[in-house]
Amino acid sequence: MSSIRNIVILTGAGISAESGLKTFRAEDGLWENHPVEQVATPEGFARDPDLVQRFYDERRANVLAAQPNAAHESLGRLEAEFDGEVLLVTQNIDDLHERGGARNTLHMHGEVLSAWCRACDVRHKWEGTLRDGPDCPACGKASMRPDIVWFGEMPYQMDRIFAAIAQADLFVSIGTSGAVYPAAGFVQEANRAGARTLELNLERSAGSHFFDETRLGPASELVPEWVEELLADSPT
Ligand code: BJW
Repeated sequence: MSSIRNIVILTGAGISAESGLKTFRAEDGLWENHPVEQVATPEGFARDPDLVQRFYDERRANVLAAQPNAAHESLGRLEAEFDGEVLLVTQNIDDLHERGGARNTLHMHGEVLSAWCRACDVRHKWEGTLRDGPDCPACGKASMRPDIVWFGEMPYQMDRIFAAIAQADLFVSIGTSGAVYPAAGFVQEANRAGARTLELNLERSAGSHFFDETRLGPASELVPEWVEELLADSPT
């Protein structure tokens, strides 16, 4: 029987690619027509808020139209059936993990279906547009921005994430290029904590050499196979 009790899973844009949501750094990726410094920095937002709001309005509409794929659903199943702790840390701003059944999920780079009022610091569930400058339902001021962590800003829930990695027996990274910190450094934290480390990705990433094992292929195939394997080895 497996001795794995605590699992931390990190996901990136690759897990949602087969749901039709673009990744960032692919040739036809999200930043192909929208340079990162224009749409993913606080300075870009200050310079041209309309451009940034339009970019995220379109992303929000795409997320609402997308459906979870077999990879999201199998992680939901893992959380429900595994006899131990599973923490899902996602860099993704979509809600496909939740719609795939996951409950214990941290969105370290924020959520596109949330709007953050910079005037009163309250967050609101948001499915509509922001480019038209809606009033905040709490304070009435028109100061809402997407609830997204841009470059130079502090990712969410870092204390909880580092604490979970310190307790992990297994760290699994799925569909992320390992290009953005602090998430790119989690595998080294997990190695220091003595966890086994596994990467599932379409191709080798910047940090592949840090993992004990890398499996290459589409997430919709690799993730269900790995979940099946793990649950077969850890009967409840
Ligand atoms: C498939 C697949 C399929 C495709 N199946 N796989 C040096 C050291 C440390 C830090 C820094 C440094 N220099 C600068 C920094 C800071 C900076 C940073 O990392 N810069 C880098 C450019 C180096 N980081 C920050 O500013 C962060 N804040 C910060 O560091 O605060 C200080 C701090 C330090 C330590 C602790 C705590 C705090 C904030 C980063 C915010 C990132 N925000 C973005 C945009 C907003 C969200 C959005 O618009 O959606 O988040 S950037 C963008 O990249 C987005 C993503 O979440 C993130 C990661 O991208 P991801 O998911 O990996 O996507 P891709 O496209 O890169 O890769 C896709 C992968 O999928 C590929 O590998 C494919 O092979 C694979 N794939 N199809 C399986 N079907």
